[in-house]
Amino acid sequence: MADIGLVGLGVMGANLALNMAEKGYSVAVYNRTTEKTDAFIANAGSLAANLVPCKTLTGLAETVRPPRPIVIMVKAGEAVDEQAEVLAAHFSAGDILIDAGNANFRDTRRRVATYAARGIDFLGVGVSGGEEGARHGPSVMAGGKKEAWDRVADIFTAISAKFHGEPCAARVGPEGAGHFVKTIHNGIEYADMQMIAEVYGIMRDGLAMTAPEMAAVFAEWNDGPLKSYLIEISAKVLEVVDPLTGRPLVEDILDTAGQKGTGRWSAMEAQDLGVPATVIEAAVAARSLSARKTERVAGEALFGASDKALKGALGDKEQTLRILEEALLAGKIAAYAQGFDVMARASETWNWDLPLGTIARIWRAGCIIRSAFLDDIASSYTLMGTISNLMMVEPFTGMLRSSNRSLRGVVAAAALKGIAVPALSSALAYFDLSRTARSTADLTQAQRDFFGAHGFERIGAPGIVAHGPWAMSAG
Ligand code: NBP
Repeated sequence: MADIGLVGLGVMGANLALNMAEKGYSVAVYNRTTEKTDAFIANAGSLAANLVPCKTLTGLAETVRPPRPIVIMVKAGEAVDEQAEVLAAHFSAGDILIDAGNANFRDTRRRVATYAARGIDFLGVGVSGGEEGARHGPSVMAGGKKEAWDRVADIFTAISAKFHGEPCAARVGPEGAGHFVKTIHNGIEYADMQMIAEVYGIMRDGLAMTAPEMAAVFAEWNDGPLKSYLIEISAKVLEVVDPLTGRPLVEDILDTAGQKGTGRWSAMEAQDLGVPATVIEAAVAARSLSARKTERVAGEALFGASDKALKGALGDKEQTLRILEEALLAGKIAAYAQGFDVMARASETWNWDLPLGTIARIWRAGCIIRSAFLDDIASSYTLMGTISNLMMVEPFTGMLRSSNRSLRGVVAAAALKGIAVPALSSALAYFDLSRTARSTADLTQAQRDFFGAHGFERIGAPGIVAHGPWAMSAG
């Protein structure tokens, strides 16, 4: 009998199954379209010995040794409910349903409660790292009952990425916590990717650099504080020449970015929790605007294209590239501060007790946002236990002291040249607002009281002033 079952042999499921098989587990696999299962087994090579193909979900449930752990890795949404429901009919006490897709954590909370009422454990497990991660070591963020996680922790730990030997797999909290953390991971990923794209835009349009030149810059940055998977692949992407045209492939890729929901969910959850996650919001909005290609083309015809050449606005090319690197670092600090803030507030709100230091540690390898920077965040959590805002603790405060001027310079130069840098601009505004002792909300509060009698607090005086004497000015 198999040690574990897996439903869904798409990109992620197939690679997770191979990863498990390689680590010595016997895996029963099922896919809705049976031909995919056959092709999967046929291409599995020697690992096929550890794989048991099943033609039906019932067959899968019968093939896994009780207590059965069965991983569902299909398109998020109704498909998960459908597969879970069929499997649950064959389950008995101790069996565990594990949704490893990108579920909305609210769906996971519902499923955990629904199945708990039927005596079935349900784990919501975020898996990051794409195809390569699933095959050779993803970052694994689990949510659900501790006893249920303990029964499958060995398998997920074995298949997870390792950072200097430390597994990047952990239970981060109860019920939907794992999927929530994965969602915020993806929100931060959106922010990271957008800021990299903005800096690429400045190099391409402001400095007229070629793709190979930009690839070399990203490759160089990958040896510094920005060292990360996303910077590394940016360099690699820009190096690729299209065999069809002989030109850099990136030049022939349509400039409209897709999105599947996790970035938007991050922004929505942040709003719901009252946490400013403006860099993530800007990144989500930038993808939405990118999709409006026709409107953008019409807009350029209407208003004219701006002259984007920087013409030394940030110094010579070498200086400009150094400033861009620092600006990206400053933006990154703001984005991560926001992401961790959202998780901290969620943890408080839902009593999850999210281990933020552990989350930083399991993001250091395997996942898409893995970076040297996350090791710094992990170290800060180890040192300090709790952190109210990453920007306000070392080494990030020191980094921001020196890099915020570069972020300001880049945002200002880009604005004057008509180069859109929404995520970097949001990061700068977040930084500036976060260190403004006297904000402009005094006027906002006065306006609210003027038209809505919402009251206000007077500086240095306790209590709420029920209503200001606004009628005096009207008279
Ligand atoms: P794929 O698109 O490669 O595969 C989708 C799988 O879902 C296939 O096995 C498909 O079966 C199955 N499926 C669908 Br679609 N509708 C179904 C239904 N109604 N009933 C049963 N099975 C159904 O997706 P993927 O990239 O492997 O993603 C799987 C999950 O992992 C998603 O939640 C995704 O968001 C998440 N994820 C993806 C990545 C990534 O980088 N791709 C990373 C992390 C998480 P079929 O073969 O019969 O159509």
